[in-house]
Amino acid sequence: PVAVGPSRAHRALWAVQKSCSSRGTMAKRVAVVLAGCGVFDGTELHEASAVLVHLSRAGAQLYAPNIPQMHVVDHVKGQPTPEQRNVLVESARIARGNIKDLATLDVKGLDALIIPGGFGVAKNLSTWATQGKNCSISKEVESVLRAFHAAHKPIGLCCISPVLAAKIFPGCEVTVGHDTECEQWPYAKTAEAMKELGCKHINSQVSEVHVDTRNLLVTTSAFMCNAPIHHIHDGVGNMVREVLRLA
Ligand SMILES: *[C@@H]1O[C@H](CO)[C@@H](O)[C@H](O)[C@H]1NC(C)=O
Ligand SMILES: CC(=O)N[C@H]1CO[C@H](CO)[C@@H](O)[C@@H]1O
Repeated sequence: PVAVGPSRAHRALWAVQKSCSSRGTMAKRVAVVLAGCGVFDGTELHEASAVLVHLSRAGAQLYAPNIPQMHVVDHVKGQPTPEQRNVLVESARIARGNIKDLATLDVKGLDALIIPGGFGVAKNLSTWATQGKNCSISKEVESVLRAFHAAHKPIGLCCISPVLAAKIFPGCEVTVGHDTECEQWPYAKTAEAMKELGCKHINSQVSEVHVDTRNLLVTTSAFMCNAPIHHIHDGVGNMVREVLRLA
């Protein structure tokens, strides 16, 4: 007798069930907070994508605040337009629609937090873009950061996002790349401003991460470095791996 295998339709169904059940037992659940969609007014797309690709085997849940954007920037001209857009609605583009209001985030069901960079972090999650070290952090974002920190759950930050930690956790160790401006490091003044806030800045290359083991902070420079996208992708990948290792 010939062994009769499962029909094609069954095999397809099993494949779906298998992927659903492996989803149900995800290794880690990581909250990723977005700040819009586009480097000059929201989240930097390539950093967000690198985070999501490297989290794909673990499990990500996306969040964004339901607030108006400070700017809508025409990325061809590099100029703000009179348009009004909402941070949650714009972030949903990156999330393929699967995103929640940041106000609903509950640290209890989550293992770690990651916030990619982009000017949205400095414009909508904080006022760093206009006030630098004197900035304020949005109440919602600050309480989320404090909740993960208090629960000893790791926080991954890249590009400009480490300024949030520098402001909230004085004395923490972070990197945004290098503290001396040059063609490769056009935003090096950020490191100086963070030092003035009392944190320790560790110079590092774009592929490297710094782990603050006391505060469970994992930071990497990403597009603070004037580098090609594959270097950003690799640095962000290292950040995600360290976050998952600590979670
Ligand atoms: C921060 O505030 C101080 C004191 O008010 C002021 O001297 C400084 O220029 C401000 N810095 C920025 C970047 O706004
Ligand atoms: C329109 C606008 O400015 N929206 C907000 C962007 O985020 C910053 C920081 O939280 C808020 O102060 C703004 O009101």
